Amino acid sequence: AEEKTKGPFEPKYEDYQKVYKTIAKLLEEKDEYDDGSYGPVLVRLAWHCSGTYDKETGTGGSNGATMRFAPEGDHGANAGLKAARDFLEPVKEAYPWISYSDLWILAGVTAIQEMQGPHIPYRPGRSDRDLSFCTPDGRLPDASKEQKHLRAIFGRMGFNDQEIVALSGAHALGRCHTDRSGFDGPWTFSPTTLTNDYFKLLVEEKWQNKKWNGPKQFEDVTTKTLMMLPTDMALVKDKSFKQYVDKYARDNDAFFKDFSDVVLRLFELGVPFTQGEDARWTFKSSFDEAA
Ligand code: DDH
Repeated sequence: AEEKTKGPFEPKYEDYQKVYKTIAKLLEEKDEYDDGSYGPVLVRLAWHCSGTYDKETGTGGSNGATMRFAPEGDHGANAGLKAARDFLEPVKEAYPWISYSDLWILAGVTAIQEMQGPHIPYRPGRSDRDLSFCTPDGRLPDASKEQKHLRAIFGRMGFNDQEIVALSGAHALGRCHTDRSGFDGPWTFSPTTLTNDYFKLLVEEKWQNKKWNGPKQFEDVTTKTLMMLPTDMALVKDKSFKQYVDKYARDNDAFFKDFSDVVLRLFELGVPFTQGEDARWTFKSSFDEAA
């Protein structure tokens, strides 16, 4: 049979699964960072790309990877995310066909799954844009504020109370760094594994104002090693938020289901996909492969 003339390379599911595996392998190898994993900071990178979305103007969102450029990369909220972008640079070099914007979101998906979270279905279709597409500063949440601010910021992206609470469960992962946000410490005892512990701790622990010369934050009375931000505490102060905190604290499966659904939507904000919703892919994690 005659060989088909080679057209431009059109990456398929298998090609993206290869990129996934490369990121997963790098996560395993580079285990000397922070609490032993780049996973949390990769999740934060994907969220900060997506969380700039404004549904009224259609601007912002994960299309564009405009955080590569100084105005957006230097926004206070993005402090420290260079570590995540640099981590992914060798992956971009190995697979030059993938856009930065698709890569950063795929890395968020990979990190969640490799930290034992739920599968997050994914579609490619983001393209990199120039610095004129950088969003103005102030679109991401301010941790010193409370429920009114949360509803304004996440409402602008199109999310309701239940979705705000589900998304906040990502704080089971990672920590605050004084040289990045000014806040200090992890939210849970297992910051490199996704669980519903953030919600359990919010309702089961007693939290007190931390006495220190940093910004206002809370510490657990029992060990004084965990932290909550004012925005985290707002989720138990506000009745409408609290019902979902209680639900996710009781039921990890419900949290995983709702978290997957809402993160999928977060990661797709502002993207002009050509593939339909039925064309989303679910990648195999290391845990699936071991099974
Ligand atoms: Fe967050 N987050 N986040 N966050 N976030 C920080 C760290 C991490 C807020 C503030 C902070 C989400 C929502 C909110 C992650 C994921 C997500 C830090 C510390 C602050 C401050 C940064 C540092 O010092 O390094 C606020 C405020 C909100 C809110 O108002 C709801 C959401 C929705 C997500 C998500 O992924 C869906 C992750 C992961 C981290 C840990 C990063 C790390 O390096 O570790």
